[in-house]
Amino acid sequence: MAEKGEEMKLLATWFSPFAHRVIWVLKMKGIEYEYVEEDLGNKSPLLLQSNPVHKKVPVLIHNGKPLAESLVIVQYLDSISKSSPVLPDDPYQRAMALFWTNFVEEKFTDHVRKVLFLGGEEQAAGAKGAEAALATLEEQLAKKKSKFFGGESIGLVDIALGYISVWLEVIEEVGGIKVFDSEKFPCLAKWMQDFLEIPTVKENHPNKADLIPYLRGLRQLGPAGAFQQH
Ligand SMILES: N[C@@H](CCC(=O)N[C@@H](CS)C(=O)NCC(=O)O)C(=O)O
Repeated sequence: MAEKGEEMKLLATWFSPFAHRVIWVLKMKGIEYEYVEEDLGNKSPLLLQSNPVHKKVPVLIHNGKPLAESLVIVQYLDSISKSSPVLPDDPYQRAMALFWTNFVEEKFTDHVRKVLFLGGEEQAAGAKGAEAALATLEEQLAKKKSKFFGGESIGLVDIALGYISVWLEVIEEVGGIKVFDSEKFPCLAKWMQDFLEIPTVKENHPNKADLIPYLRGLRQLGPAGAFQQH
């Protein structure tokens, strides 16, 4: 995959942590694809047609069929390519991986958006929520006693949470508020280091030096402007 004659096109934008989830999996699985950079201030007709519900990147178009939502795309890729699996075969382990992936999105990522784009009490509540979610994830990882949430290699939960290995510091710097304390979260701190060591990840992550000014600009747009784009 993608076999000769197959068309795999990824609509993405350079900084998107959600697009990076898909890129890591495409690369890990050795799936060839065409990368199309989207300008979120002037979305292409192809993006609008392919993801009419959310109008967001990433979108993957496989042989003309569009798929949206990073974690849906990752699961689709896992079902069409058996190499470097991200979900276990065992039904219970698989269900648990989906449970924790949902937890990352609902209890962590949603709060992180508030830390990045809001101020005052709303931002403080976001930081508190994000920190509480990290505490739960720390506990899970400590119990697992494995290098990654997926075991000795990365799985869906690692892919969902992986963006924090670069983004946490950036979020704290741009938001001007602390969320992560490596003394409180030693397993996650080690996990972030190990995650960043994975060659596919290392080579496909935005630069902190590029992200910080870009996100500062978005933050200045205020919650409405920033949330519209992200
Ligand atoms: N839940 C979505 C989030 C995607 C998302 O928020 N993408 C942002 C870029 S990081 C976007 O396309 N924003 C455009 C907009 O909101 O108009 C996923 O996991 O794919």
